[in-house]
Amino acid sequence: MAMLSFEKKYRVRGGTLIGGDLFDFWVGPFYVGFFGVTTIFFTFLGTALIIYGAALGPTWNIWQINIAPPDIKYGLALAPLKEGGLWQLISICALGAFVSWALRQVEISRKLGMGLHVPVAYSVAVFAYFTLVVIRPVLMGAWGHGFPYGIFSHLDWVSNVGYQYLHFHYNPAHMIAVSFFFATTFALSLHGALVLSAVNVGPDEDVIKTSEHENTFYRDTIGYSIGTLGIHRIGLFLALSAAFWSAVCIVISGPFWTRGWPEWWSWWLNLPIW
Ligand code: BCL
Ligand code: BCL
Ligand code: BPH
Repeated sequence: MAMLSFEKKYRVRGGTLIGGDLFDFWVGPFYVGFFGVTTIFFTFLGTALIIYGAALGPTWNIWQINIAPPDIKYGLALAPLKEGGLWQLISICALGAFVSWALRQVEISRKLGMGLHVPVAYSVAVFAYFTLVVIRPVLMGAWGHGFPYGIFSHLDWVSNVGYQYLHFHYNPAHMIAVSFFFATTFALSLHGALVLSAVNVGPDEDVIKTSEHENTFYRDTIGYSIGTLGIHRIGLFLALSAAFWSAVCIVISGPFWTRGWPEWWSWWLNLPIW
């Protein structure tokens, strides 16, 4: 494999955040590291707890298995295992696994002498999850406000919470988040299509085009090309903004605004200029 000489140079010890040489090795293609071990630990424990919860429950139907958070009456206390305690333990394991995963990415980036863009980006996804199951429940005073762990049940939660605020589409931060999600897909479709069109080596075309061609294509089309580095910057910005505004839209629903979201817009009607 062409990568072998490269790997020899970079598959060396060092760059770890904790434990020095402990677990500083590879298993096949995978880097292990201290945080690889903690990822596996939390993943196995969390998954085992989910399977245990499923075994307690009424069904093995994969779509219907559900690990519910505790009842609101338990507030921010620990709940009995079978009444939401499992959900609390699984949430701890999930956060442990996600954070370990990000830190393992940090160690790999350091070994390679690369920037920390990937773990930083992933941290924004973890932050959205943290907002859903920790920040908002704590602000509202009960773990019962977290979302249930089940394929269908978590969709029910999204729908129910949406209707609690009458019409979630009127949530202004939700609007921003949705628009960023659409914009992200828009940017990636333009970028993916453009790159593939430039390297389009077919039976009657064997010359790969350059970024000059790429830039000219969009200048000819819309009068502007953001450039080869720029597209990746804006893509990352759009994607992280989507997740960030998602976290904002849910954390303000309850802790900040308790009525229907359509009503929030009355400030507009109440402007003195009408
Ligand atoms: Mg959800 C859908 C996982 C939070 C709203 N959601 C999905 C499914 C998948 C899932 C079962 C496809 C997601 C996908 O392709 O994403 N959701 C999932 C997870 C979390 C989560 C793991 C989490 O935070 C830990 N979902 C939430 C929060 C809502 C939410 C509460 C706002 C984000 N989700 C919705 C809505 C829908 C989903 C609405 C759907 O329509 C869709 C669905 O079909 O549901 C039935 C993109 C990511 C990838 C393509 C990477 C690969 C991800 C794989 C597919 C995840 C598998 C998860 C596995 C079944 C969970 C168990 C893990 C094991 C125990 C180890
Ligand atoms: Mg809405 C949220 C879009 C209609 C109620 N809604 C969201 C946002 C997103 C969105 C902006 C979810 C993304 C997100 O948070 O990602 N909604 C959206 C769109 C429509 C829509 C486009 C539409 O109509 C076209 N929403 C509605 C209707 C309401 C409604 C009107 C229901 C009736 N909507 C809600 C509610 C919520 C949203 C309630 C939210 O809570 C949610 C939100 O903002 O949440 C923050 C963030 C990503 C994550 C949380 C995933 C984190 C993944 C973790 C870190 C890793 C998992 C690893 C996994 C377990 C590994 C698996 C194993 C491997 C595969 C091996
Ligand atoms: O390695 C990765 O990708 C290959 C990282 C990752 C990322 C990254 C990574 O580097 C980045 C930059 C992002 N995600 C970015 C984003 C978006 C913008 C910030 C955002 C929209 C998003 N990710 C969303 C999502 C979603 C959604 C929308 O639902 C999912 C499902 C994912 N991302 C999933 C993933 C993984 C594929 C991967 C990743 N994003 C992280 C893998 C990881 O953390 O592995 C360690 C953990 C395990 C192997 C399993 C842990 C199991 C738990 C202990 C138990 C399960 C608990 C869970 C709460 C149950 C949920 C049940 C559901 C049915 C609801």
